[in-house]
Amino acid sequence: MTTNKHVLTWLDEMVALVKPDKVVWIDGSEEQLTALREESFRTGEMVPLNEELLPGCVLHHTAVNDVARVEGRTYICTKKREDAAPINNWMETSEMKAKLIPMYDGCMKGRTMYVLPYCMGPIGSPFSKVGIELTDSIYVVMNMDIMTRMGKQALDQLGDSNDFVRGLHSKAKMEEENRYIVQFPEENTIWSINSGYGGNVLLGKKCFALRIASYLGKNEGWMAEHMLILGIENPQGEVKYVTAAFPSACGKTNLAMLIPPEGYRNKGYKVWTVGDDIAWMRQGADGKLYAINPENGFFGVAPGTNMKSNPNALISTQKGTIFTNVAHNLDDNTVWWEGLDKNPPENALDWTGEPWNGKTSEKKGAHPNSRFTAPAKNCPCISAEFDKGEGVPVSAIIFGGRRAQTTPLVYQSRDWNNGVFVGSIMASETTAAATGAVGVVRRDPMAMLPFCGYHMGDYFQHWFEMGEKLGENAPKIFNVNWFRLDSEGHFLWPGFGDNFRVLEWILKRCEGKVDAKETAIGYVPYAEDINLEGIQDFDIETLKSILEVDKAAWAKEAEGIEEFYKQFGDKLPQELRNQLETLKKNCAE
Ligand code: GTP
Ligand code: SPV
Ligand code: MN
Repeated sequence: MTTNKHVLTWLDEMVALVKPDKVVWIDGSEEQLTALREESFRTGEMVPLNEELLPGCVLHHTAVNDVARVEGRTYICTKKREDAAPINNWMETSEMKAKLIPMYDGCMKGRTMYVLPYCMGPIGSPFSKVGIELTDSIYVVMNMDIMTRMGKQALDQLGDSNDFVRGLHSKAKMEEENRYIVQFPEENTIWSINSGYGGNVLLGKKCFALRIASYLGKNEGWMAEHMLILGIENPQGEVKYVTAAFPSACGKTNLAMLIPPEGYRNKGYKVWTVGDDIAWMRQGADGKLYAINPENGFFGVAPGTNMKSNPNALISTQKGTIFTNVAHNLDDNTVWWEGLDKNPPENALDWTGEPWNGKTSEKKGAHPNSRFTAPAKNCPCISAEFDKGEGVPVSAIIFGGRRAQTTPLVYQSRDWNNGVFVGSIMASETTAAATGAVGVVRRDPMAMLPFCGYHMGDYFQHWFEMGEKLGENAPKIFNVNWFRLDSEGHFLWPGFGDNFRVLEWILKRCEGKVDAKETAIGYVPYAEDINLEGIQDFDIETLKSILEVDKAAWAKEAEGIEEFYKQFGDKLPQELRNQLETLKKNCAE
C-alpha cells in the first residue's frame, strides 16, 4: 500500500520481533471492514446488536481486570530522567525496551497483524499528524475506524515522510502483571502490551494525541490538551468558541454536547460540538489561538448518559457504534447501562457476561467506566467547523474538576499567568476512568496528570511561553466546578444544560459586558449576573453559597499546593511560586 521506506523498514523490524502468521494492511475500505466485523462475530470478540433498533452497532466485553487506563503501568521513557519525571512513571529508553522485547518476541505467532495507518485531525489540515498502529486486535481496528481518519487516506497524507508515530500494540497473553503502556517521545514511538481497553490500546488517542503530541507541541510551539471544544451561537448567529479541560469522567462530553435551557433556545442560542476530549491548539496568522479536534468520534462514558442528561450523545450512539462493557438486553438484543432509563432489563447479561436481572440484582449491569465509541458525524450538534481543519478561534479556556467543597461554581483568573496558576492547582476527585480508588481528591494540573508526555515543570513553562506569544490575543482563563455538594451529599448545582448559564457569564466577561467581584482567587460573578430564569429547584441563595470564596479554606488549599509544587524542584517556574505567594497573601488579608 505504500513505498515509504521509513514505514517499510520499521514494519520489517516489528514483524521480525512479534512474528505474526499474517500481515494485513488496513485500507479503510467498506469491504475489508465488513469482513473484519464478520470475523469478530464468528470468534465472539464482538456481538452484533439489533439491526433495526441499533443499526451497525456491536457489543464488546473486555477482560474483567482490563476495564480502564492503568496509570501505574503507563510510562514516559526518555534518555534522561529529568525530561519526564516526577509526575510520570519514567524508565530509561533502552532499559524499558530490554524489558519489553522479550514479551513482544513472537507474541503474534498464530495471529494476524493489522497495519493501521491513521490521521489525527482532518486529512489535509496543517494541524494534522499521521500515525501507524500495528495491532493483533480487530476491536482496535474497528474502534480506530470510528475515532480517526484511517486507511489509505492517511498513508497518502504521509507520502514519503518519516514524520509518523510508530505504534505497536499486542494483546499478547493479556497478563495484568505484564501490562505496559509506554511512550518514547524522543522516538515518536508507542508500545502497548497485554491490554485490550480503549485508552490503553487506541494508540491515536491518549498515547499519541496527548502524550506524544504534548511533547511535539512543546518543541514546535503549539499545545495538545485534554480539552473539549464547543461553539456557542447567539441569536445574531455569531459563534464564539471555548475549550475546557476537566479530568477523565468529569463532564467534557456532557458540556461539549450541551443543550441550552428552554428560555435560551427560544431566543435562538445554540451549542455546536467541535470536540469532547482532545484539543490541538496553535497560534494563527492573525495572532489568535486556534483549536482543532484531532479525533473523528467519541469514546464516551456510557453510565449516566440518557435523553435528559445528554440527548445528543445518546442519539450519537444509535448507529455504527461500539459498546464496551455495558449490559446486554437479551430480550431485544440491545444495550443498557445505569442511568439510561428507569427500566433495566430483566433478562440480560451484565458487563462480565453473567446472567443479570436489572430489577432484582444488587450488582451493576454496566461497568462504571463502560464506554461507547460513536462516529462524530452521528452527533446532531456537530459543528460545521469540525471537518474543516482550519481550527476555531478560542475566546476562553475553562479549567474544572470535581470538588465537593472550596472551589466556587465559576471564577475568572486575573490574567493569563494567573490562569496558568489556576490550571496548575486543579484538583479533582478520582473516577472510574482509571484503575485505583475512586473519589479521592488529587491534584491534576490542566487535567493532564496522566497525559503529559514530558516534565510537568517544563509543561507549565510552555504555558507561560504560549501566553507571551499570544499577548493581547490570549484567551481569557476561567475555572468551573459543577460538583459542589450539600451536607447530605447532593449536588447543589443542577449542572448539564444549566451549565449554559455559566457559559453565558464567561462569554460576557470575555466581551467586557459584565462586572465581577474581585476575591482572593480571582473574579467571581455577582449572583444577580448569572441568569436563573426558568431554572428548576434552585434559588439565588444557593447560588450565592456556591459563589463564595472561603479564605480559610483557600489558605489550607495553598498549603496543599505548596506541598504539591515541591516535587518539581528547580523545574517549577518562578512565576508559579510568585502566584502562590500572592494567593497566600490574599487569603491572609
Ligand atoms: P472522559 O471521556 O473520561 O475524558 O470523560 P468526560 O470528561 O468526557 O466526562 P463525561 O462528560 O462523560 O461525564 C462523566 C460523568 O460526569 C457522567 O456520569 C456524567 O453524568 C457526569 N456529569 C457530567 N456533567 C455533569 C454536571 O454538570 N453535573 C453533574 N452533577 N454531573 C455531571
Ligand atoms: C479518559 O480516561 O480521559 C478517556 C477515556 O477519555 S480513555 O480513552 O480510556 O483515556
Ligand atoms: Mn479523556
